[in-house]
Amino acid sequence: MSKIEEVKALVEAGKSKKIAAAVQEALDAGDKAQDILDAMVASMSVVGDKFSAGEIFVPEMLIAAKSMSKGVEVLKPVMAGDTSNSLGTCIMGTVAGDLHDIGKNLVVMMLESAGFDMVDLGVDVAAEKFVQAVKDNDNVVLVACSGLLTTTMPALKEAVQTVKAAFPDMKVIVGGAPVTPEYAAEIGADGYAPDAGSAAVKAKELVA
Ligand code: B1M
Repeated sequence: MSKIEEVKALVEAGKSKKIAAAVQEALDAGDKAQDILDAMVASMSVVGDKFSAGEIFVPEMLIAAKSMSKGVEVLKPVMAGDTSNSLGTCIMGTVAGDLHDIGKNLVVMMLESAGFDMVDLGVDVAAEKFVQAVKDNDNVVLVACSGLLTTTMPALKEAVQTVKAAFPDMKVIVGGAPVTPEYAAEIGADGYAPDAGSAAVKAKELVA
């Protein structure tokens, strides 16, 4: 089994104590950080499919998520870019009612690498909290909202519209598995991205 396949299997099996060493070994063996990350993301899809099929349950999803997060920690310093030129502050969070944070954390990591000063509000963030964070922080140029559940899509809409009502010129970017470019436009977001890498590209475009 290649090192990357090993990482993938460990995430799927939720072996959080072994994952950091396995990711480091994959890096040492010459695997690219992006390829290791892609493998872990693919593992989470497998985990999601098994959950949908009733083969595993919430606790298994949780330990797989914990393993992925530990793996990402090892990749973070490797993937960090040159952040000497700040593009401004970005407020980011997963919207109200939604506890998924792996995708959000990846977007935080990529936007940080792209040069944004990130303020991460965490998960289950009420619309007003995004507004408060814009008020509390200096030089906020972007608000980024993540949503992973179809049931929290209305909360995504509320977050965008509450921020826009308070700060009509503030740029807002949204994303997450159930979000489409059409939905993003419909709820008044300025930008949408399907993954963390393209979120960084889109975010830079929005504040240019
Ligand atoms: Co949840 N869960 N979960 N879950 N979970 C999903 C999302 C689900 C698709 C699984 C399934 O049924 N196949 C399903 C949602 C179905 C739907 O709404 N259509 C689901 C469900 C149903 C639930 C619960 C309701 C289960 C229950 O309790 N019965 C519950 C809800 C809890 C809540 O939030 N209120 C629940 C709970 C959980 C755990 C807590 C156990 C755990 C999350 C732990 C954590 O995040 N720390 C969990 C997990 C792990 C998953 C899956 C398996 C993996 C999610 C993940 O981390 N993916 C997921 C299945 C799946 O995704 N296939 C599933 C990897 C991550 C890198 O991808 O987050 O999509 P993702 O992020 C991507 C893009 O979406 C994008 O970039 C990232 C990658 O580059 N992106 C953005 C994300 N945010 C962005 C913002 C942007 C731009 C791009 O701009 C701002």
